[in-house]
Amino acid sequence: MAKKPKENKSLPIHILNGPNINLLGEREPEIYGSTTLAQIGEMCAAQGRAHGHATVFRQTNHEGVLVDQIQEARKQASAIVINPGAYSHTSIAVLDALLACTIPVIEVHLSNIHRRDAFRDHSYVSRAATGIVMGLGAQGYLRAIDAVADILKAKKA
Ligand code: CA2
Repeated sequence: MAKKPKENKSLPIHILNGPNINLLGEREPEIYGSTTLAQIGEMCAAQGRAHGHATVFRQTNHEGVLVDQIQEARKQASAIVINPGAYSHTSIAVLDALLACTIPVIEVHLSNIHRRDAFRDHSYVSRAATGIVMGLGAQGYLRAIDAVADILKAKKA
């Protein structure tokens, strides 16, 4: 019988996704894989549960909405896992919102941004990240949740 994960009364992990990530599975599978965003959301929920953490999974195509979601997570989440999409490379507003957070922040990219166009080589968001996972496709979200679980466990101890 599967082991029941320990119940955890801490705040949920917020998993935030930026623009165009809703298109996953529809185009460019050679870069981003064929897993849809809905499937990634389910995988994250299962991974969170296995560690005893609830998850909130969101996606927006709008910079200001992403800033609002980060500000909400700042108060209501135990940690943030974020794939800011193209805003990684452009948005000081997203960076500033993350810098205002005192909880762990893990930046995720499906692709390895350093093996792609030169304009993707720099991420403003990385400056606010506790850690970064990239190039592992959808699995990267799960590794980010593993990292968050470890960090939160170490904080509690
Ligand atoms: O590798 C990543 O996860 C990215 O954050 C994805 C962003 C891109 O702008 C970043 O440089 C790296 C783009 C997500 C767009 O996803 C699509 C998926 C299928 C079809 C079209 C876009």
